[in-house]
Amino acid sequence: MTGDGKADIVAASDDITVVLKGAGNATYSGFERWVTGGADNTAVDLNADGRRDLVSAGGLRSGEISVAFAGVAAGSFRAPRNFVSLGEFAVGSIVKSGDLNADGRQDVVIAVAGSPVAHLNKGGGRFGPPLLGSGFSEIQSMTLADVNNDDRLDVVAGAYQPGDTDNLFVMLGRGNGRFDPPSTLNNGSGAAVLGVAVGDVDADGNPDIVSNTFTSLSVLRGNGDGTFRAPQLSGAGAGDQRSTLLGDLNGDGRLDAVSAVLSGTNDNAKTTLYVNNGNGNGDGTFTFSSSRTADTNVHAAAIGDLTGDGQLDVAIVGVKGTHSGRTGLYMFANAGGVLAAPKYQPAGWNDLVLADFNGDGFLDAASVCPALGGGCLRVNLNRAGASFGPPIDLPTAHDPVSVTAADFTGDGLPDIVELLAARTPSTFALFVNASG
Ligand SMILES: [Ca+2]
Ligand SMILES: [Ca+2]
Ligand SMILES: [Ca+2]
Ligand SMILES: [Ca+2]
Repeated sequence: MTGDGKADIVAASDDITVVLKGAGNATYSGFERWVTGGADNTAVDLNADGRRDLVSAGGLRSGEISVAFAGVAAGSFRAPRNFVSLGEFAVGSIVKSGDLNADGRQDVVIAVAGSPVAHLNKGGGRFGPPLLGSGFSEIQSMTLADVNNDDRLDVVAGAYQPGDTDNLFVMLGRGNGRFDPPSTLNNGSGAAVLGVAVGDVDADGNPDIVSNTFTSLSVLRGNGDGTFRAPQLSGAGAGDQRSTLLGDLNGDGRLDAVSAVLSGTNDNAKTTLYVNNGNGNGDGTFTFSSSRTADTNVHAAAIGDLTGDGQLDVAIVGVKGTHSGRTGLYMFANAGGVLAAPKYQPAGWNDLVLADFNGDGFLDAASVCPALGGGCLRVNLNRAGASFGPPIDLPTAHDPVSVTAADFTGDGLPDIVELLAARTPSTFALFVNASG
């Protein structure tokens, strides 16, 4: 069917035809092409194992079909593989990915109460034992970036330290999965740092730290050696901010900041995304330019070109009210620094990562929810830039609290790592992308 000499599968029901590309070894990977009629979901035996598999086509645009092989895999990911870590993962724990030891393999860093824990990627879809870092306090946010220009990833974490104005931690990476003891910084607010990002906002070649608190957006301009100048507060946004994002939204070549600000409580919660322009005058401060409000609270945010027009867009996940209301994913398309009204899809709500999981050139979303019907890990495929499609549930264990995506196996396809809370021993899981 696909002309490679390997047997493929064609399956059809009343309204759908799916062609599965054969690997020549009795396994099948992803869909090669399809024709759809009108159904949202159908069940056919795609892999001739006697069990009907789920095919969903949530509309009639291309790129919307997902395939779940009953008993074999779900979506286009292999069954998860669990790894034992250290510490006690809970809601608020964070997992991030990056290459810590410059071997070309994506490693993971987990922020638990009191310390970062790294796991080096050993190849073949395996991670090494936990490497425990020195302690820091209760962490609200974390990112991996090289802040001292030595090409080694460092940890920058936002903390909540009651009675202590030092609310940021920088831990310089040693290039082997270990980090130096933390140096503490004051972001100028004296409040809990709920979001943190690293970028060169004053365009002097040195990475700077941008962070937000309940009431402010702060810039710490970097000296390039892991030290920073005095904090500057600027831009708009007062409230319970949960995320800081950096990117050039208006295309003037200067980094802008987006902060997500929560107002109201429970069923009256709303989130406003404030777009703050980088002013480019060399002092690293921001100027408010526009905002857009969504009818939800916010637990995580991400930035990327979601519509395929070359401009950076924004997505958030949140939950309305008491977790029994609508929970999920909001896509805000950006045009020249102005965000459009969000488009909603059901999804997870506790963390969010963007990656092109099905290789169609459009960024998809992965999100998690703890303890909601046993927990969820959900992928929402991007409908060719028009919106996110309906959620695809991957078979997760209970209580996923954080998620990251990277090519952990080195095959060019983004895989997923999720952090599971309230388990002994502490555990994270790798979902290998099988859509190639
Ligand atoms: Ca590595
Ligand atoms: Ca570094
Ligand atoms: Ca700088
Ligand atoms: Ca995609």
